[in-house]
Amino acid sequence: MTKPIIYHIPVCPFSQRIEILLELKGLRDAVEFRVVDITKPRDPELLAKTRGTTALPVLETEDGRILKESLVIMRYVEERFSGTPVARTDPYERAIERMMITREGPFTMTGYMMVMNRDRAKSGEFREKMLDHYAWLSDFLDHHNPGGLWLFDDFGLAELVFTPMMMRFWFLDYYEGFEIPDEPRFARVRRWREACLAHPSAQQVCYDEIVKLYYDYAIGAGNGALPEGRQVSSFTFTPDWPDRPMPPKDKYDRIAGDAELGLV
Ligand SMILES: N[C@@H](CCC(=O)N[C@@H](CS)C(=O)NCC(=O)O)C(=O)O
Repeated sequence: MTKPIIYHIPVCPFSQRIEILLELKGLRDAVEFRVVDITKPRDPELLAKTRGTTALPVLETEDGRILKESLVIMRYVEERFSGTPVARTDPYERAIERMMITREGPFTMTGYMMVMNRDRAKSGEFREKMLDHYAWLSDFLDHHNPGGLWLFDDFGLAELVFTPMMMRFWFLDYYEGFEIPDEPRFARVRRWREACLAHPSAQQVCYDEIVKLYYDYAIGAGNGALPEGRQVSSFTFTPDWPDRPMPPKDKYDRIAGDAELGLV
């Protein structure tokens, strides 16, 4: 093996973080990406390497050692390879960056719980929680870089951690009609989000792809699991997402069948 291998799911936000990092460092070819189909049983050889865990991305070093967790893999890539540094180099600024990144777990969890929720009565509660996260981010950005756009002077580590998640949250726009309100307390995060989504290093996925692939999440079935009455997961590679129609939005009322979703 001449370079590290990253086992990944192309639409996975955690894998996209590493793709963006490599892009920003100008090192896209420093690792080999190997695609895993989560709708199929996991290859026993890969399962043995990961000692039974199935979450991706996973990095295998040239000598067969295994690293898991996107934030850990990102740090390994940043520390091991030269190329443009993406994390801040000043210790105080790096600490600020990490403070912002501590919010990524709860932010991710809220967005995924919101899209998977099928109880209409709970949707307002999730909306409020999501807005709390955006208000926190808005305040944090404005406090540390008043009047600016990014957390510091450019799209950096904090941006690359949050951007793939904000892209997945297109599923909230589509299935939940969720938008960040045009109010002063969200002004900064709205500008920041827009700039993050448009950044050239982060164009590995697009809106329609997320909305189509994550249909099953919207009706409560995550990680390639098959929803009731269905034979094919919305995460399938065939038919490929561009050949499928946009899914119905009525997630609280019913589960669409394979044919309606263009899966057969
Ligand atoms: N905390 C992990 C989360 C990884 C994760 O949840 N990956 C999902 C895909 S987006 C996955 O591999 N799901 C399939 C599975 O867990 O079997 C990270 O940051 O790497």
